[in-house]
Amino acid sequence: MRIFSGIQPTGALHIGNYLGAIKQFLELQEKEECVFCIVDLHAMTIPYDPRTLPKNVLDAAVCYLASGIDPEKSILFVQSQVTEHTELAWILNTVTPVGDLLRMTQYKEKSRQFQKDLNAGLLNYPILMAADILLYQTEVVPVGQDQQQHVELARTIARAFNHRFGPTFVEPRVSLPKTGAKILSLTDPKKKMSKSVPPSCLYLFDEPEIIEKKIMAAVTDLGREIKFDPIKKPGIANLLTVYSQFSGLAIPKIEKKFRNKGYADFKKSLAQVIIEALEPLRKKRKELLSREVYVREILSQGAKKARSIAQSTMEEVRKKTGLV
Ligand code: AQP
Repeated sequence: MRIFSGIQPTGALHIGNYLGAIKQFLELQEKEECVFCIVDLHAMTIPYDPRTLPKNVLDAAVCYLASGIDPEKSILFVQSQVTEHTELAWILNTVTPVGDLLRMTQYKEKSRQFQKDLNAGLLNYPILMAADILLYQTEVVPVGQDQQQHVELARTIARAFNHRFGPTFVEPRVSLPKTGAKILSLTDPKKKMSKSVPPSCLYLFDEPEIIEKKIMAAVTDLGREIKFDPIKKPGIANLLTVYSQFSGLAIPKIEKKFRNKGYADFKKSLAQVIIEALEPLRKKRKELLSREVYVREILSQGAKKARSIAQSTMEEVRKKTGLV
């Protein structure tokens, strides 16, 4: 089975990116053919500094590798190094109704957030994402909940293209993790943890003192009971999910462990659980940061492999669409 997913180099990865997406990648790379991408072209749809983009791309590669993506098992590459992504995106533009783009939740939210810098790229983002996915004849796209709608649109676009030009693309389906598909903000547990809202984030590579500080300050709910109730207690329910994901303990077991204890005891223990679980990743990242040439070589080899799949898909697309 072919798997594809991407992460934007828009800043440090947070535990939402890890629990929603990367943890799925790690399981899938053991048994499937995985293609993972650093989607730098997507990162250009919101205001960014061209001087820091190359560093962010390299950081994203280091984060992927430190989290356990194995270049022997998976293809890891940078989107802009395989030009077929933008070529296919243009063609898919011509089979995508504008109305479908306007109803995307991410577009509605981001166009409010970046009102002053609103560009067509933000609206067309899901078409480029469809191109990313369809180029590799992807069957499954592991993502967090926020990206589910975009993957469903990629499926609709594949169907529209196949209908108009004849069978060409596999119709991809989404894979969400059973738990952790939407990790919530530490400061406002009604919203998701988001790279573009830094105070909401617990970063994957925060130092232990920072992890402890952020967890102790995380916004929780009224009362003192440690109970999984996402409606009445979204803050505690979110922290219980994180506890469970990093410790491997089922949520009822954690509730039992903290029966008759307060939020402070629970949070102290949670911070320790996260610090310990992420320690090996932090070590690996420090080591990789000093091996830039090695990381760049992985990306270059990954781009070569990705290009060969992408070129064969594009050859067929050009034939089907009359671009010969
Ligand atoms: N809070 C989250 N919980 C679970 N999964 C999440 N993902 C993102 N936030 C959460 C998943 O992480 C993968 C990579 O995300 P991205 O780099 O493409 O960025 P994004 O989806 O736009 O989310 P970010 O990182 O929080 O950035 P902004 O600030 O732009 O919203 C995706 O699979 C995503 O679902």
